[in-house]
Amino acid sequence: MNGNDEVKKASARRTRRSFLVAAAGAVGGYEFYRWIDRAPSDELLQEPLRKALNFNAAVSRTIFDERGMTPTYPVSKSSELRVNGNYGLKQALVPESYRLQVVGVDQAKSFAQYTDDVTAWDYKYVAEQGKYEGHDTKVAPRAEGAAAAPAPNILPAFAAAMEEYRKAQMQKPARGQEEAGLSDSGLAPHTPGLLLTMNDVTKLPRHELVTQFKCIEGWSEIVHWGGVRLKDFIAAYPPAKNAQGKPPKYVYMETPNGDYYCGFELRECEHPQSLLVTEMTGRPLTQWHGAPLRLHMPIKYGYKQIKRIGLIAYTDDKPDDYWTKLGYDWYAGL
Ligand SMILES: Nc1nc2c(c(=O)[nH]1)N[C@H]1C(S)=C(S)[C@@H](COP(=O)(O)O)O[C@H]1N2
Ligand SMILES: [Mo]
Repeated sequence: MNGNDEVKKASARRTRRSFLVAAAGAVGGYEFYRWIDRAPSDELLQEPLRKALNFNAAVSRTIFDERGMTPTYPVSKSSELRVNGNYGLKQALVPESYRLQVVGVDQAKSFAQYTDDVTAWDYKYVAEQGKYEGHDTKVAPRAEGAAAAPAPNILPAFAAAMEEYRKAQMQKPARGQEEAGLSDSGLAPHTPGLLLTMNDVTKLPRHELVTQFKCIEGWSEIVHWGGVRLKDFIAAYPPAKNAQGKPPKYVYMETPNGDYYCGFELRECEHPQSLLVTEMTGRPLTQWHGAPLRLHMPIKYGYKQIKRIGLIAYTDDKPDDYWTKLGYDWYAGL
């Protein structure tokens, strides 16, 4: 990297530091995980299998094509999932400062959580997270002899200038600092929508699911997940119809700082096994695994399963995707 880049990186770091919340001790997170008390852990230990079976039964009663279901397993076959990928997670998020931005909701103004600018929400970070023990998907997917990425043009310079402006204006950490860069689907300032708390999410029916998690690097693990179905979330916060009177085709998600982002078709999100995850292995998610809210979508590879979701946006434009920017398949279907 050249000297200029170094300066930019250093100043980005400084900017971020100036937003750190000093009082780490004030963050108990008790209120935040209070809802988990509703499901005592002994129940979690004794009944997960039955719950998983109930869930499967409920799933097979739906109209969804049976062949579209991924296999499920008994909890006894599940194990601890390794941490893989830390984009957008490098600083610990203050749980109380978490809100889920939801954009494109039908009759958004009729919700108590409506705000005329979701992008103005200020996420707080405690410090850089502890040592990251994971690793990242680095397999170059481009076929041999395939064209290299196009030469850089003036647009990145323009984007950088805009980012500086935005930073100065909004006094917020820079976005898109990870290697794939800024998302093309990020929200413009002054985008209206909902700002949900975790209570708004966890009041939806709780489900458990034991499925195989597959990373494109070639490893897989059977994991015990808990959370709410994305389908139920979409029903509770439904998308507005588009100009043709149809539901929008896509859903876009990103981390609070816009450093990791994923795009999906709405119908994939409505798959009964697509889960907004709050628990893994019967415990609250850890930050490295994406607390307070991450996605599990067993019909897709791990890189679509975004950790620490800060935004869910309904859209008719095919959304940008972190690993697609680096040459991977947008669908990443299994
Ligand atoms: N925010 C965020 N989400 C992410 C990633 C990431 O780097 N940052 N990596 C992805 C990849 S490549 C994988 S395999 C899974 C790993 O999830 P895990 O760390 O819970 O095992 O998270 C996915 N979601
Ligand atoms: Mo991955």
